Amino acid sequence: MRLYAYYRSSTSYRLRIALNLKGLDYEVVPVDLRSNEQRGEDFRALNPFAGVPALELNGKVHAQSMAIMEWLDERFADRPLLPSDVEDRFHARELAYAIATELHAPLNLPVLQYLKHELGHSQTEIDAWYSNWLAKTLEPLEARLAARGSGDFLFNAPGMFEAVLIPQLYNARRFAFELSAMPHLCRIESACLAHPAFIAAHPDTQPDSPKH
Ligand SMILES: N[C@@H](CCC(=O)N[C@@H](CS)C(=O)NCC(=O)O)C(=O)O
Repeated sequence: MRLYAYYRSSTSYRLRIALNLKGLDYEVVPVDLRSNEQRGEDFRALNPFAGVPALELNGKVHAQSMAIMEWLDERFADRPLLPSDVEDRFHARELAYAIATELHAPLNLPVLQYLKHELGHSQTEIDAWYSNWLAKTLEPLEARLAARGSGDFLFNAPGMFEAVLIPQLYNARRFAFELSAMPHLCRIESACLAHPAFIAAHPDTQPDSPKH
């Protein structure tokens, strides 16, 4: 498998975690978002969505990280990312999709660039935007985790929820968002950051990372 990815892209990071958790072998093919490589003709021919991640298997290129994660779990049954109980599966998806659809989407780079360059918003206004959308989803996530009384992970082992959560918390910390009032999220984050699948997926360890 070949994973087209950018080291700091949160959706690439979530797929690296998912692939590592499932124990699947893959080769990382860096796509340089800083030079807009993803919008070039060559990359668009592979992935018309013109973004990362994209995952190639047997010559077929899959796009959209959540769809890829669901597909990986169906295609490779070992080490499932979702629990076996249907109610538990719902719970994991509810939290993971809240992040993917309501948190990641308004904070995605092209959205922030549009606010800045096309609509002329100041950095202070963009920071307020960023903080607003982080709080709007992280607070209910924390409430769900508190109600459930979860431990180091949502269930016994990390899966889809943690794969989506950790890259978003990485971004939140880069942005210096205050997380201290969210002990459940912080506890899960600490446990994940010590887990080999998450360590190997971290942006700093990727071939295109300046820290590599
Ligand atoms: N819905 C897509 C979003 C992918 C996405 O937002 N990718 C970003 C990096 S995190 C990207 O490639 N941005 C570059 C661009 O849009 O020009 C997914 O989940 O895969």
